[in-house]
Amino acid sequence: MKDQTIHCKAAVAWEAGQPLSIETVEVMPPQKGEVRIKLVATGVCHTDAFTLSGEDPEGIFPAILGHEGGGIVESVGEGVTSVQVGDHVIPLYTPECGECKFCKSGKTNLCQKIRETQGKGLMPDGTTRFSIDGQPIYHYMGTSTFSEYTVLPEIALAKVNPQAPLKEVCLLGCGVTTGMGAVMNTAKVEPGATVAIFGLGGIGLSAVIGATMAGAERIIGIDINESKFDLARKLGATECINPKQYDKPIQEVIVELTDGGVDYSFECIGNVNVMRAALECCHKGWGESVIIGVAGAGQEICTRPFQLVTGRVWRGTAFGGVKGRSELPDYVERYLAGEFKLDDFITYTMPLEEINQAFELMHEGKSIRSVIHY
Ligand code: NAD
Ligand code: AHE
Ligand code: ZN
Ligand code: ZN
Repeated sequence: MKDQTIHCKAAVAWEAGQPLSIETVEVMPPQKGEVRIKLVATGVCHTDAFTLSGEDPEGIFPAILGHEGGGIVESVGEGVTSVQVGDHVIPLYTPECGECKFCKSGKTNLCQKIRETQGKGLMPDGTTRFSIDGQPIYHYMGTSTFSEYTVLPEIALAKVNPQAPLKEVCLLGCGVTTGMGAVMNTAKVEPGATVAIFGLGGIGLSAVIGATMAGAERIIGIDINESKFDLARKLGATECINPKQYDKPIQEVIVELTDGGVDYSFECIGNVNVMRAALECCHKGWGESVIIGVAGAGQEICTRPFQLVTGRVWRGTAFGGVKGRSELPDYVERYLAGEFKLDDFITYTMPLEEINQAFELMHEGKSIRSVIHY
């Protein structure tokens, strides 16, 4: 099949705000430095819904969304050496080339080698590998996992232990790694710390796991949907609160509960007002707030500069600061070693044909993750 175009099923986002449409797409063979993979499973992350909503300034249509996948290498293009047919891989929307200024800095996971074309829905050579009757269909986040087959640059694949069930470790392609990494890599939460986690979806609950593993003493989960509280407690949240139950700003509530504020907070929603609350519930002098949530075009964060002058720190993180090729395989090993579980996150599984239901369940607050099985 190496040199042949594959015809397969994919969920196509023809335009913003419309349900996905199951289509037969043509997937070209991998070109130089590229790899074609057969997806085994993909999670549906809130960022897919964000882009589909039309709020994403980089949203481009028609496109094949999806970025939380797990698959098996079907064929490789010229010059590919780091993976071979049959390898189990997790697509990386944050690749790792190892040679760009960002990779070499040692200070960030934000490899920029292919970021420009990726943001335009294109492969690094400026073209697409997907089409329908000759019409190009754009890639998404460089991954496009809502398709039975997809093509990625070699630098955007993490090769993982084939013993790991791809139907579960696909969640390490975004949500779980992001939440855990934000706590352990970005904030570097230390034992005994007090932590507040705003939003108890896939990302926030993974941050709860990260905080538990880091040895945080108090882990305060915050959500307006109390049906998330049981799982949050099971994963290690020491208390859960609903801002709607209070008649004062949630930051004031948390500052009072914690004798001056938390050591670390994490915004896992994408709401700029909550981002402010997350910063302002941090302890004077040292509290750090990490923005994980993604906010729509035109939205801005604000606070009184005095909040920062008096020692609070505002930062952000993408993919939990994790370098995908060199560090993600170890997350898979830690999962296999039983350090954390993934099945709690999988609320629903479904075939690709039912993917619109996954978006509905997310919007209704009824799922942590829906996982598509191919
Ligand atoms: P999700 O929909 O599963 O969870 C969001 C949670 O926030 C829900 O439980 C919801 O009830 C809660 N919530 C909504 N409004 C709230 C409010 N005002 N106060 C308190 N809780 C509120 O979403 P997810 O998949 O966990 O993603 C969360 C955010 O993280 C999204 O913005 C997503 O785009 C972003 N994200 C960022 C990265 C990154 O690398 N930075 C990676 C993955 C996801
Ligand atoms: N395209 C949006 C930003 C979206 C965004 O911030 N994406 C995160 C990953 S979310 C995964 O669920 C990310 O990796 N950001 C870094 C990057 O380079 O995109 C916008 O606002 O333009
Ligand atoms: Zn995601
Ligand atoms: Zn790089």
